[in-house]
Amino acid sequence: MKQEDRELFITLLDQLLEDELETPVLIPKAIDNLNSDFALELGEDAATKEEFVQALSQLILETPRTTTGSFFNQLFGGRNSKATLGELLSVLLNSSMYTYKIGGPMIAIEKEIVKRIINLAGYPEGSYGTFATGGSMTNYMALIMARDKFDSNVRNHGVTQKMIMYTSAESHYSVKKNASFAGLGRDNIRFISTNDKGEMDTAELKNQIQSDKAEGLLPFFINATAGTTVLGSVDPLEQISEISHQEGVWMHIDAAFYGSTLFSEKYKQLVKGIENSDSFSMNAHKMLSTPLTCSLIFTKHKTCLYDSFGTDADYLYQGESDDWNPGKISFQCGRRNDALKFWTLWKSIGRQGIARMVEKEFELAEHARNYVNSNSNYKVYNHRDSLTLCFNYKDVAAEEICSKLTEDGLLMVGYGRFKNEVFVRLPFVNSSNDKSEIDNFFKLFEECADSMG
Ligand code: ABU
Repeated sequence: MKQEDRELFITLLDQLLEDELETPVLIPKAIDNLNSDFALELGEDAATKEEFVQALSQLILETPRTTTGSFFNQLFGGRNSKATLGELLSVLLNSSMYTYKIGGPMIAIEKEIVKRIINLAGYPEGSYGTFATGGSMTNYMALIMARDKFDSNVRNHGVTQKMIMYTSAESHYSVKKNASFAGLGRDNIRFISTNDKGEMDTAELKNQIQSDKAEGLLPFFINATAGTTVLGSVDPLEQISEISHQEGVWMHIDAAFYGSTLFSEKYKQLVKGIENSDSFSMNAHKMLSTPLTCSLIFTKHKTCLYDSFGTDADYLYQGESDDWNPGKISFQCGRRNDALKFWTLWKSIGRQGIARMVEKEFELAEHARNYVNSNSNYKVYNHRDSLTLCFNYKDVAAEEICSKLTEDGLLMVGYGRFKNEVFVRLPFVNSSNDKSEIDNFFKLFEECADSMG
């Protein structure tokens, strides 16, 4: 990397960090003005050095800020310093994680992380996993493995039978996309109702599987959720695993959100039953503030990873066994090194340090819950122990207050919906937040809401 670009990087980094402190929330730019406000156009001629630096600096400083203490809009946030260091180094190394020849010790780092999390989850020896591009993709990989295990002809002949999958009405929207991508068809998803906490109704699940079987249909996959995106609910994992064993159906747990509770002795009970699943996914970019994306899929059926994703390519796989060429268990060909940033985080603070991050987020959530529960102007929609707080304040419409907070450059927070109620969704996924930032959230929120009359 050229000296001038190294220097420019440090300059931009310092500008950004300083500006983030002064202005944690940017007032959004009008889309219609983007071309006039920024030097976006690409042309035949090179920009001058000054034009290049000016354009880049402006872009960096005007991009919405997701790492400050005022960002509560998504299920990711914060900028863990050690994880960011790992990410920057993987960009410099520019490895592709398909072969040992190219990835070298980075492949061993990935295997170490997979082995340790398998152990935390209580999966047996011989279970396996890999990194993929995000929760949608890791859920997709689970579906493909379940599909191919149920009917190994699908890989060559396509889907020829009515294969049925089950998920809760509150599950992630990737389930629908994945059913169509996998050739299974969205109409062959059964959306099982949830109770008033957003948890799957297991009696309905069992009845539905049995009535589908009675009609000659072929149940093959249950997607349970540990941490729904809106309410942060957890399906009854142990009951669902019993049903999956009784009915001979693959059980996947979408633990993209709450998978990180595995690091905490105190909170891992939230995902109790994960050890009985066939596969689960988790995202370190959610609760652990590693840079996007950092998502893993694990399965007890190592051979299924190879059966579904292994294809020979002799221009690529040259030497070393399949175990050291993780391209053989990957959807992708070129694959970023998402392992190093998780490794730098884990190595620097240990499992116990990660547990403290997880526990801090639950403390912040409890602090916020105590506040709204003690104030009669708030109506709360979700339950205790959730890492989201879903609420409405007085009679202020959630959509309107969320937009106004951002337009006024105060806070970034979004809204969600459950059983036709719309409310503000405040997630706690940034362990570098402190309680004063949560207090400040409610102060700014109430001032803004009250000003709306
Ligand atoms: N699966 C991404 C979740 C994003 C969000 O709900 O904030």
